[in-house]
Amino acid sequence: MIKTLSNMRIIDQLQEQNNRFDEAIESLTATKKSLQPKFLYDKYGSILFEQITQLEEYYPTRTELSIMERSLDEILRYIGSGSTVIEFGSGASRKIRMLLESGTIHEYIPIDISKSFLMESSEQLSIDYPAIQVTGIVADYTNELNLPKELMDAAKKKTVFFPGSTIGNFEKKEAHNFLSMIAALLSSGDGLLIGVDVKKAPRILHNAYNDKEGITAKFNLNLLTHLNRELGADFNLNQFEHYAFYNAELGRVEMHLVSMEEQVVTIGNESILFNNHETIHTENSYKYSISEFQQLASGAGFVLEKTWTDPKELFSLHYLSVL
Ligand code: AVJ
Repeated sequence: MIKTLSNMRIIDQLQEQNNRFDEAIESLTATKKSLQPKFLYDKYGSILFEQITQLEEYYPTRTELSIMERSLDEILRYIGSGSTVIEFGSGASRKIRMLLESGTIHEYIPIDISKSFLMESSEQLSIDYPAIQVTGIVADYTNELNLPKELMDAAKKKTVFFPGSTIGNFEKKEAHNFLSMIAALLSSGDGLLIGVDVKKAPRILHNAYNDKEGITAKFNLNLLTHLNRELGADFNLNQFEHYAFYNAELGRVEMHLVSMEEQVVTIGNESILFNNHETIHTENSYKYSISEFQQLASGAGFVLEKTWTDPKELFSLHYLSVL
């Protein structure tokens, strides 16, 4: 624990993971080069993502917020009063404010990989909502997650909040495993409120990841800046280009960084050769039809209570419970 206010504390579980960049080097030296999307989220990356959520082309955030606004009372009834909400990948915690505003939630546990970002938003929330206990956890929830036992007291109703279609970052099998992990973490009667992006016309998806202002390109390229800083790598940002497209066959948007010439990048003792136009695959963003997602969730042990969507069915929000 590194910081305590009267109703706020931060538990840092990342400190113990000094090897967290080993997987970056491993995936960069594989035949097909890739980097896990979590490396997109250093402080600047988290700020850039917030800017993405405000873009005209990026419909998911504003659509999810509109779905939440419209069904807020019903959502709050599912969450229940005096309960705990645990949010995975909380980022700027904008959506949670809508829920905390109701005054019915007793404790809020945001989990995020970006420490400075988590500390700032936890502090602000604990000031704005003095009656709510805020326990921020700095952790990489894509690896194993050890939530402190006392937080998981089965006597208090818990809801995991996983908005923004972050589930889309996982491969299908991983998504199943992740949802199963959440179901196992919870107790009978607890719930999962999850936002999922829906399959739609490729043009809309394409534009959402290729905005005119180039913010998504900056967000993608910042990953290399992050690795230059954390690993002492020497990526030249002028020699890589953002490339994103919808892969209809696999139902996912893929984001890549394309090497614009043949070049060698060094990271510590490793020299990595890039052929001209070779890519680093930096993110998948899987899209699910509403029924596809409902099947995935029930396969992972959840019972579907309710699905909400917007009039154009651009985005979906699901409340699932644990038997
Ligand atoms: C935060 C993973 C849901 O996949 O749409 C936005 C990240 N990447 N633009 C998404 C992202 C490029 C976003 N998620």
